[in-house]
Amino acid sequence: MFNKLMIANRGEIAVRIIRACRELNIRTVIVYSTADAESLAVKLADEAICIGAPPPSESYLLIERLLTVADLCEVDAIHPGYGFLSENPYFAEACRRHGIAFVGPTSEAMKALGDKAVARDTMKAAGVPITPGSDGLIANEKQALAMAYKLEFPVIIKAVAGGGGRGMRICRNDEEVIQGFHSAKTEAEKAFGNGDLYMEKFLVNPRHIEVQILADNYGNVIHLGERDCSVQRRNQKLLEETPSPAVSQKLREKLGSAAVKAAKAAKYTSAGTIEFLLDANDNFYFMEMNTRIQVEHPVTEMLTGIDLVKAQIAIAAGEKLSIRQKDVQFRGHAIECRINAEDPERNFAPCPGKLKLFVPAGGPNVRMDTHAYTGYTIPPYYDSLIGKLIVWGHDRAEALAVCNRAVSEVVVDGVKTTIPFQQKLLKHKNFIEGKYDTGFVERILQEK
Ligand code: MV4
Repeated sequence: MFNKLMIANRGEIAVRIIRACRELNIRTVIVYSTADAESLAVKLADEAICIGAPPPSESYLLIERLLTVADLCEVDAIHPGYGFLSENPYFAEACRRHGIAFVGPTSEAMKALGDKAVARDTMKAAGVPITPGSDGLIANEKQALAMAYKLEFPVIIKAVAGGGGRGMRICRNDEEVIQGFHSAKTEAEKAFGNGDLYMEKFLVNPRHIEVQILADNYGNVIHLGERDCSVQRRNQKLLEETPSPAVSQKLREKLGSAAVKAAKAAKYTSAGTIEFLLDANDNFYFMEMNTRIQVEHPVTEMLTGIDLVKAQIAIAAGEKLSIRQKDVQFRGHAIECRINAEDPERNFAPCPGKLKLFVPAGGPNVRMDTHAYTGYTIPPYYDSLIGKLIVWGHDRAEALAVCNRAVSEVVVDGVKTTIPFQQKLLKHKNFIEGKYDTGFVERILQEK
């Protein structure tokens, strides 16, 4: 096992990684920007090194600077968390050059999965279902129109370098194909330095179901069930749960097998997530694979009792998976609410600022992952996550009751939060019945 690990991240995930390291008896080094000097991760880590100014491009994204710190502090491993450099193959490669273990997959696997067209081809060849779409790239307007007619409207144009909903255009007619082709290309070139595009049939209001996997360096791959992430607004997830109310045991096994097949096809190692879209007829389609620990990982931990961050670190240290598929047990139901410093009444506008009072929820079957404390100031430079409230129940009804109880206990004084929205959601008839899809949030926001 490692002696010392550097966390190339901030916020609640930095705290989460420090906790895993403490339990594994690994010393920790946190790097931080001047905006994060008062952060909880800086207080909790064994060592803390300031690496620059608040903008990520001047601190958390500086590969050479991070590796200089890693070398000076003599760390054996770097955990990238989520966001920032977590899915950057050049960072993983630079770690390898410095003889430091990157807690994540190889740069080769990351590169192959980061190109969405290559990932689609890989999955298609492996027999993982993909949405009907172009084989390879769409080179010009004419090809875009021909493909749209072949697939039939609506279609969606996606950037091969995109992901997470960025660089996409939904097209319902010829004009939108022509416009979408050019605007998506320009946007992708600007955002990713790669304007390559492909096209898929657009599925209307599917559910967003993702499957957690763990893969070691010896060919062992297991899945840890699904998470339903359909409660989202503009690609920002607001609540996640497992099991999905839409997934039967039989479908779970099919999704799980497809996810394991996908990971093996990509020669994937570490913790990873395969995103699927699920339609109303139980058809599911591979969308993309996330090669990082995800924000919503705790719901899977609550259901399986498996610590995903510790598992990720153990895999990076070259350990074999200590659990087989048949040993994975799914117990009860878990729900996560993302508590963001945002104003739901003002289009979820970010509301950074000082927390005059912060009281997290507690009590039975409640976990709160947060870097916040009374007196802490949420800086304006990063995401607006204050914390994640994760609850467990023997069944969904009990989990909902715990969730309602716990979310009402949280006190955040000083900034607006998404809590009033979560409370409304948890009381909504369709949500209570498990009847929701990726269009649900926009629909309920229109209600009275
Ligand atoms: C789609 C889709 C429907 N049809 N692809 C969004 C995130 C990325 N991982 C994949 N995404 C989608 N891809 C096809 N062929 C619906 C989504 C999608 C979505 C798209 C735009 C705005 C919000 C969305 C929420 C969930 C899923």
